[in-house]
Formats: sequence, structure tokens, C-alpha cells
Amino acid sequence: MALGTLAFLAMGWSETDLEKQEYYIVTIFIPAIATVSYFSMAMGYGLTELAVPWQSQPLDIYWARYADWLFTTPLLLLDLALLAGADRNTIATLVGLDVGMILTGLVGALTTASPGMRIAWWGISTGFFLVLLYVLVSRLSSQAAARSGDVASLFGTLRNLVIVLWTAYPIVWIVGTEGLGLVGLYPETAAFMVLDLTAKVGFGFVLLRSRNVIDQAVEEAAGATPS
Ligand code: RET
Repeated sequence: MALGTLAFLAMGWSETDLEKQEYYIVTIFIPAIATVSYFSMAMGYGLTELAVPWQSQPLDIYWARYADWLFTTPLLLLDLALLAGADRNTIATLVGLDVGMILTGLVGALTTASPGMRIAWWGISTGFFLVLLYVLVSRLSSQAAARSGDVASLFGTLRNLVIVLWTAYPIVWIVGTEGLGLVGLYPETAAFMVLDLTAKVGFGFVLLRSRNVIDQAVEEAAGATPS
């Protein structure tokens, strides 16, 4: 994550156009936040042990993940929204749903009432996620369709990356130690790590290496009438 942050910093270092800088600033903060979050988990800080009545050993909950996701997932959506030339209401809707998803997921991770209650919160969080996906493929995609071919196509690639990778998170959660416990903490942690790296650093590389597409998106946004 730290290397990704440095690479994105280097890619954006010489950019002087304020509008284009927006893409770099948003994209640099994503792995930068994750670097701090992973550091805190590695140091044993972002972890809490929950005593639960239905099993003898406590549940290890890495709450720092949720602090990371609370900020980085809206930033990822903001990158997509910038490309799509989304209006303010669409951005606010996406961010609202996203924050709802992460916070209800955190409640699910921290609740010790019963396994059923944890799964119920997972269900609520997944509900937010499904509506978010719907807004992504309907409203945001129709706004992106008004962009030129290259911009619309990069948007499509990144949107599909988000749909596929983000869908894996609730699955890992429910099969992992937070949910049904079919998979142990080690493989779960490894899966989240690979997902986080791809969804943040992979996503950022696909976006920022397309310099000419960002140029085009910014030009089109400047030419568009404000909504
Ligand atoms: C949780 C809780 C259970 C239900 C759902 C979840 C969704 C999480 C997502 C996280 C995405 C994170 C990314 C991070 C870094 O780049 C919170 C696991 C639906 C979609 C993309």
C-alpha cells in the first residue's frame, strides 16, 4: 500500500492542472489511508477481542478495516463519479449508501448478541451494497454514457472491476470468522489483503496510467453545462 501511494504520488507530481489534480489527490489518499490502517493492524492496535457467549474462544475483530473502508470506499466511488461526470445528487446518494454499508457492517462485526443478530446486520449492510450496485449500473452508468468513447470505456472497465471485487467482500465476511466461521482467520485475512490491494492499488493504476483519458474527461467536464 505504501509503495502504491508513492507510485501514485510520482505519477501525479508534475500535474499542474487543478482539475486533473483531483484524480491524483483522490487516488493517492486511498492507499495512503490503507497504509496507516494496515500499520495499525500489524502493530496490534486495530484489533479487538470480543468475548461471545456461543463459543469458548473470543472473536478477533480487526475494526481498523472498517475505519479504512469508511474513507477509502467513498474515495473510490468519487473517482468513478469524476470520470462519469456525475451530478452532486448521484455522488451524495452513492456515498450515503456506501457509508451505510460500512457502518452497518461494523455493527455486525461488533455485535455479541447472537450469531443470528450478526448475520442480520450483514443482511442490512448487503442491502445497502445491492442498492449501491444498482445506482452504479443505472444512474451513474447512464451519466457516463454521455461521455466520449475513451472516457466511457475506461469508466466501464473500472466500474466492472468495482462490481466484481466489491462483491467478494460480503462473501469473505460471511464465510469468515465474523460470520459463519467456515474459513479461518488466516485465509480470511489473506483474502481481504489481496482484495484490498487490487481494489485500491490495481484500480488506481488502471485509472492513472490512462493520462490521455483523464485529459479528455476534464476537457469534457469543462465544456459541459453545470447541472
Ligand atoms: C462488509 C460487511 C458485510 C456486508 C458487506 C460488506 C461490504 C464491504 C465492501 C467493502 C469494500 C472495500 C474496499 C476496500 C478497499 O479498497 C462491510 C464486509 C456488503 C464492499 C473496496
